[in-house]
Amino acid sequence: MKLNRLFMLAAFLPAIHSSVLLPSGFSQDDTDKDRRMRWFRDAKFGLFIHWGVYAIPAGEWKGKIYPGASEWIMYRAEIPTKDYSPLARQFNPVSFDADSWVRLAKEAGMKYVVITSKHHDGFAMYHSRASKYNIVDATPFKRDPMKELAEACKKYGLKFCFYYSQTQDWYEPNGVGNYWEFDGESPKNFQEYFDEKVKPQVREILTNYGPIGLIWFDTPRNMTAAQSKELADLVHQLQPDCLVDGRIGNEMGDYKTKGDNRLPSGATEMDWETPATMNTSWGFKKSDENWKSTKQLIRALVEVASKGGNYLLNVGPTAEATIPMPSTERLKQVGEWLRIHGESIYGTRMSPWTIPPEWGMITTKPGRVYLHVFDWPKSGKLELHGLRSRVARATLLGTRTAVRFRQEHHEALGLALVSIDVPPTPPDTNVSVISLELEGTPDVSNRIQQGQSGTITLFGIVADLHKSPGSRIRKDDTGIREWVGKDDWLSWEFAAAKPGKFKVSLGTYEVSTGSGRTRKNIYEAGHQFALSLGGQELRCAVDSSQRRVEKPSPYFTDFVNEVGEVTIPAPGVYSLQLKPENLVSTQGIGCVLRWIRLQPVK
Ligand code: FHN
Repeated sequence: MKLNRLFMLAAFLPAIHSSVLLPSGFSQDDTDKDRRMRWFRDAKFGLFIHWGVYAIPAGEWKGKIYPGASEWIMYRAEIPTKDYSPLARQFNPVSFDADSWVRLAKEAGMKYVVITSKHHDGFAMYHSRASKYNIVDATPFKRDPMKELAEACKKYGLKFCFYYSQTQDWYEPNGVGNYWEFDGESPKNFQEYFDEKVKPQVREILTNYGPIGLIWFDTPRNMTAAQSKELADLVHQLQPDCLVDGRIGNEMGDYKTKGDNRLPSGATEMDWETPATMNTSWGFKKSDENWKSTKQLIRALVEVASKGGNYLLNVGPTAEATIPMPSTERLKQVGEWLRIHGESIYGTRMSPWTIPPEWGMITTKPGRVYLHVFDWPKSGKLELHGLRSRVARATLLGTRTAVRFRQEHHEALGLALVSIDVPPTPPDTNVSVISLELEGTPDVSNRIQQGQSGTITLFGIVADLHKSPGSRIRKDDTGIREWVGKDDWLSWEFAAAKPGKFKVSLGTYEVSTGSGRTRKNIYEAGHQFALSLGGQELRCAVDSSQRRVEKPSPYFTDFVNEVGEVTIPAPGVYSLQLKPENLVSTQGIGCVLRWIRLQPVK
């Protein structure tokens, strides 16, 4: 079979340059926003704390263990307020030690702490004057732990921040969510609850605890644009430098908040944060032993930083105010890694390469790129594609030893290659880091290249989208969504230096839709595509019965369909097209594509 080689001369290839500069079009407002955002952009790593009276049942009610997160027990077990609220009378964490919690966050290398001032159960974990249903007035404990935490954060130099659930409040008839006791899911008078509880409480937490780094609203649900704006204005009026997270709703936040435990496929945008669990629940849950390893957590932190975000990692203390031992151990180990490698995380910006290399992740600072190697090459050589800047020095970050490297340019393929000689074993068992000192700012080509192993991965987020009029197909930060229209198609252009025969697979995933009781994960399959590469055409199916599962991260599952083989006969630049022949969509989800992979057949 003969392939069409599209171009052979680099001089004619359009190369996409990226840089790590802040968004263009600076205005006075941008400058002020940059000033307010600076600590957040540099911090990269924060501690999330879900602590409330739900730590007493800890996932169990009347002998039954409820699925999901423990802070949702009131909802899941449909507990009436008259039975749930007495939990407050048992809440007496006399050994609570704010200093030790914040010291732990500091030791973990975290730069800010976000704690639940009021979660969906409506119980305020601080001394509220707006509602007696709070830790000082309703528990035997009678202390305000938030005052103590604010002090401890000040002592250790961490930003103190609050979580506040602004719509869901299962204690209040006018709050959202308590369908089992009050009239259905829609509250009778949300505005009244908003005026009489939310605004006064937000005012309290922003007035009585010193400077607050950010306020973390959650589940915006029915918030109107006017309500989101009013709340954001209130925050900024009380504390102009306090940041507002993305879940205030209606795009009124200072930054974007990703879905829980969600990581984008590539470096997509500035200023975002992902909240993440170490096990499954956010609040303390006795039965939840699903702990991620320290290595997984370090890698997730690196991945988030390399894609331009912040990693807000959660702990769920017990009702006695103990942070579970598996969390403490992991946090200390992450801190040990950061003590050696922190320079490659703090103050860095997203990788100038949109798509990470197949061996790991990249972060950058002016004049530097940091190569975070997850899969250490057995060959003793690490290949970095696309860097056109001259490298002055390459160093292993841990030992500070210099390593040899070579830079090559293959004009015909538009390839810039740095080959680095690395020791046979990785210097760090979690993630080893190589620092490249550059002459000038990184000049990078984002042309899709074959990886070091010969694999070519075509991510949905960098596909060229050929959209028919009125179609719903779109890209989000993980891939292609809502592909239901048979006239929509995708294409990618890539360079291949190592020709041969390749096994082709498609990676798809499920998406969650709805909210509250209607929330569910949906996966639609049975789609058929025609994949063409040069003169070759492959009929391929995304089919549930044929698929296997891959776990690209502790948080995600990709469904993989092997669809056949193609040949790349010679080095060159090629175009691959994917056109639907039949798309199945009974629930409006259609095909959700993360990637197409071409793996060399040995
Ligand atoms: O429903 C909450 C959940 O309990 C937890 O607080 C998380 C943290 O991001 N936010 C909501 C679900 O997204």
